[in-house]
Amino acid sequence: MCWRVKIFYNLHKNYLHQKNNKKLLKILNSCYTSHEYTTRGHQNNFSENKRKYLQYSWKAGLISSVIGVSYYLWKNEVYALDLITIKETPGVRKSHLKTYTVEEVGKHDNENDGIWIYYKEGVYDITKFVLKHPGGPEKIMMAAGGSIEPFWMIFANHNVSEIYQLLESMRIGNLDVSKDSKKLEATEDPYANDPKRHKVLKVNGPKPFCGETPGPLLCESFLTPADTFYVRNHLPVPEIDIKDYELEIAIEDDTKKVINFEDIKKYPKYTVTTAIMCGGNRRSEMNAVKPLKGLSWGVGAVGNASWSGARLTDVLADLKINEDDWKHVQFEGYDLDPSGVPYGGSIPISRALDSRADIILAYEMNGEPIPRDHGYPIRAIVPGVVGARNVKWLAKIVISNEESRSQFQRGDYKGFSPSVDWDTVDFSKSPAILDMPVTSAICTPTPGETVKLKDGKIPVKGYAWSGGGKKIIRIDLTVDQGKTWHVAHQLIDDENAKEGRHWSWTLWSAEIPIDVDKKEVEVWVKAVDASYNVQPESFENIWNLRGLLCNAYHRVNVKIKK
Ligand SMILES: Nc1nc2c(c(=O)[nH]1)N[C@H]1C(S)=C(S)[C@@H](COP(=O)(O)O)O[C@H]1N2
Ligand SMILES: [Mo]
Repeated sequence: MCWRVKIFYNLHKNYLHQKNNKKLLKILNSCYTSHEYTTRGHQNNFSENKRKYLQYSWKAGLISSVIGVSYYLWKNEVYALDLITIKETPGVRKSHLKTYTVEEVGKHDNENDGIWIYYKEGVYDITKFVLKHPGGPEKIMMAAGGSIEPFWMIFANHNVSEIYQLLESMRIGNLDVSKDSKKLEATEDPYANDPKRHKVLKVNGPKPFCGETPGPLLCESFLTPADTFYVRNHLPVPEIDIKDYELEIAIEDDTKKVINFEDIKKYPKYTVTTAIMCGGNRRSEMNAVKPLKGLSWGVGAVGNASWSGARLTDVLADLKINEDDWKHVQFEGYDLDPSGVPYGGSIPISRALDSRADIILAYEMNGEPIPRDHGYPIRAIVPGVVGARNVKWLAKIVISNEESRSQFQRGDYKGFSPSVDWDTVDFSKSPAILDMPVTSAICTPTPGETVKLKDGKIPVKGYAWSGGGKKIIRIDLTVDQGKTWHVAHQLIDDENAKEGRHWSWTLWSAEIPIDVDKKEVEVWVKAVDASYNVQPESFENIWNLRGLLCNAYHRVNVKIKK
C-alpha cells in the first residue's frame, strides 16, 4: 500500500469496513500503484549575505511578533470558541413511520429502485435530491443504500440545523436497529487528530477547521507568528510521518520522480517573505450587501510569514520542461476527501517556471518547521497568488496541459458578475483566481470601538496588500466620506523586495484629525498599488455569489471620546 493510501486508510479506517464503503475501497485500490524511482539532490551556495539578512529579519520579526501577541492578549480578552450550535437532532426514531432493515435500505442504491440512505435511526429517500446536491451527485451517491454518517464526519459542514431540516424533509422510515445493531457502530471523528489551535483564532468553522486572526493582533507584527496565523482547511489535517513523506513529480500520467524530505532539503535553501490571503478574506462585508454562501471571514484571513524551502524551478530543472509544450502545473495535497480525491490547485506553467515568481516548496515557516495546520512537512508557496493555490501537505506536482481537476480550481475560487446567481452560474466560463487585487483593511480601531482623542487626532492602523508582487505605494484615509483625504506616512514593508516582487504586505499607521464636535466617525481606507490600481468604493458593484475578491474600501465606525 503506497504512502498516500496509508494516510487515507488511517484516516478513514473506522468506516472502511462498513457495507456502504465498499465503493471507497474500490476507488482506493484502483487509484494507486507503486512506483520505482530514483532520488536526486545537489547543493549550491546561496548568497551568504542574503541568508544572513533573512535570518536576521525573521528573528527580528518573530521577537516583535511575540511582543505583539503578549501585548494583544494582555489588552484584549481572547476569543472563545464559538462552535456551531446544533438545534435539531435528526435521525431520532419516529414511531408512526415504517421500519426498514439495513438490507432493505441497501437495495435502494440506484435510480431505478430509488436512492435511500440512513442517518442514525432515520431512513431517507434522497432520489430527487441527488442531482441537486451542492457537493455534486457523485459525492452523495457514495452513501447510496447505506449510512450518510461517516461522510458527514468528513464533510462536517453538514452538521448544521438547515441541513438536518432538509434531511428530515426526506424522511420515509426508521431503521431496524434490533437485528442489525452492529451496523450502528460508532464511527470515529476524522477530525479527532487535528492539531490543537491557539484560542485567539476566531473560529469560522470547526470541522474542517477555519479560524482567523483578530484584526488588532494582525497589525502588531510584520511577520505573523505561525500559531496565530489564520487557518483555512477543507478536510482533516493529514498526519504525516516525515520518514515516510514522499513528493511525486509527474508529467501528465507519467511519474518522473519521487523525492523525499531529505531530497528536498538538499536543494539550495531559499527564503521568501510573503503574505497569504484567502480569496474570501473580508467576505462578511460583502455579505452585508447581499447574503452569500461561504465562511464569514472578517479582515483576518491573511497573514505574512517568511517561508524557506527549495525553489520549484530547481526541483523541476532536471525534467527539462519546455514552457511552450505545457500549460499548467498542478499541485495535490495529502488531504483526501472520502472518495480519495485530494485537495488541489494549479498555476500557469509560465509562472511556475519563472524563477522571479519565487515559488518554493517550503519546509519552514518563520524559521521553524511548518506546523501541521499550515502544511507540514512541505507546502507550495506561490507568492502574490490567492491562498487556495498555496497547496499544503504537498503530495504531487503534475506538469499538464490541463488545469487541476480539483473542485477548488474549477468549481470555486472564481469571480462573476454581480448579476450571476446560483441558477445561472457557469463555473467553466470564469478563469480561476490567480493574482489577488489590491486591498487594505483597518485593524485598529475595530468596528464600534470607542477611541480617545489625542491632540485632536485618532490613531488608525492596518495592512494593505496587492497580488502579483505589486508594491503598495499609498494609503488614503478619510473620516468625512471622501471630502478630505489623509495619507498614511508610516509604512512598514519588505525593504529588500525587488521591483515587481513585493510579496509581503505593508503595515501602515496614521493619526487622523477629527472635528471637535464629532461623537462618531466612519473611517475609510483605500490602498493604491504600483500599477496605480485602487480599491473599488463599494461592495455593491463587485458582489459575486461566492463572496471572493472582497476588496472595496474598508469602513469602520468609531466612537470618539474627548
Ligand atoms: N492541501 C490543502 N492546501 C490548502 C488548503 C487545503 O484545504 N488543503 N486550503 C487553501 C486555502 S483556500 C487557503 S486560504 C490557504 C490557507 O492557508 P493557511 O491555513 O496556512 O493559512 O491554504 C490553501 N491550501
Ligand atoms: Mo482560501
